[in-house]
Amino acid sequence: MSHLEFMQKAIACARSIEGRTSPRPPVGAVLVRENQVIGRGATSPPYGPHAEIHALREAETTAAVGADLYTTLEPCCITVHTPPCTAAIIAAGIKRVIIGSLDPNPQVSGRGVAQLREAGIEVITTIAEPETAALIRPFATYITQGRPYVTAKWAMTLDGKLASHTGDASWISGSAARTWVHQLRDRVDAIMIGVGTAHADDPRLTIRLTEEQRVHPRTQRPNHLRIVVSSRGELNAQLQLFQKQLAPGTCVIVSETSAPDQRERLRERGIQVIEVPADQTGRVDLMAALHILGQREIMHLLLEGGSSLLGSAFEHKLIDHVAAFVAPKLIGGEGAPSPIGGAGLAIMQHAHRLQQVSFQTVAEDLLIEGEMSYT
Ligand code: AOF
Ligand code: ZN
Repeated sequence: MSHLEFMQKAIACARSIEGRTSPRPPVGAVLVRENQVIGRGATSPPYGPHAEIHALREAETTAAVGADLYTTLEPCCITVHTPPCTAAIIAAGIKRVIIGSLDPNPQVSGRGVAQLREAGIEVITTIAEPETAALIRPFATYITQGRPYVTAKWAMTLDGKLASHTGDASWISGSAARTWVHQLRDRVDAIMIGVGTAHADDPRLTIRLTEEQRVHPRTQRPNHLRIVVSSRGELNAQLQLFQKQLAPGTCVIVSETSAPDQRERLRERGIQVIEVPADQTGRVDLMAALHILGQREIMHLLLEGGSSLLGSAFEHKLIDHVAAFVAPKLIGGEGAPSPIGGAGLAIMQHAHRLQQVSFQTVAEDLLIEGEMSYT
């Protein structure tokens, strides 16, 4: 088997743990001897051993001597919660380390590779880069900017509407696309919506997947946080998100200038209320909100609308990744909302073009994904 094929196995290990390792990156590793996999590992949920350590432990101690280690991320050379992987790799007598991506953590980046090479280990970088880099995008944003990576997701009709002019949106995309969204929810740390969507759709923002639809094991799922942004804190207490079962995992982000009695009313229901400075328009300063979420170790945030919150995030250049479903349906109507609200850009030349775009069909719908680029 080739380097690429063994790295694919390491990538599969990493994918099995996506969304379960925050604030650490999901990493996968396989240990190979004489073309056979003798150990596999994935990063433990906080704060157990790293992927490489699990792969080494799975193999017999003597079997690791002279073996090759494939890892989706450069092995760490620092102690934060666990001892450095480089030391364990050197001690195990590994001959070659094949790496997917370098660690975006400035404390590690390049140093892990250097330590291994100094110890006489052959190091090969960067194998299967686009895929291994995609796995650590949320971590890269979190570790370098101190805020979560933001994925904006929406489903729209072919004529670019999120709902009809009466506000009806059930359903735009088909059931396979909705399952895909639940699988996406299962990979993030928090889901955020705006006050308008909370009232219009009254969503639960839970993950509803059958065992067959589940990509990741149910176990080790830290509870994801559900967030409503409401600058004035004016929310209907009857919303599903605020009922007994969901309230403890729900949080409302309000502006510091909101009325104290509104915040109190929410807190009385057991809902976390986060007060964030207001921007010039009196609305929640989204960048400040993201930094507060970063401090709470939210590494990947899913923005599920509506158009006013997405418009704000777009204006502040805070959307990192887009996952948009286009349904081959037409609804029309000047008053029907489209995904990104706000003032918008004046000329087409200034439009932000997605990078690394992928197009795929999910049953009857088209899914377009890509990275935002603001240059
Ligand atoms: C690896 N393998 O599986 C992961 C790595 O001590 P921690 O767990 O908080 O992690 C310290 C750093 O190690 C973390 O910030 C990141 O740079 C790297 N993560 N490294 O060798 C792994 N998850
Ligand atoms: Zn490590």
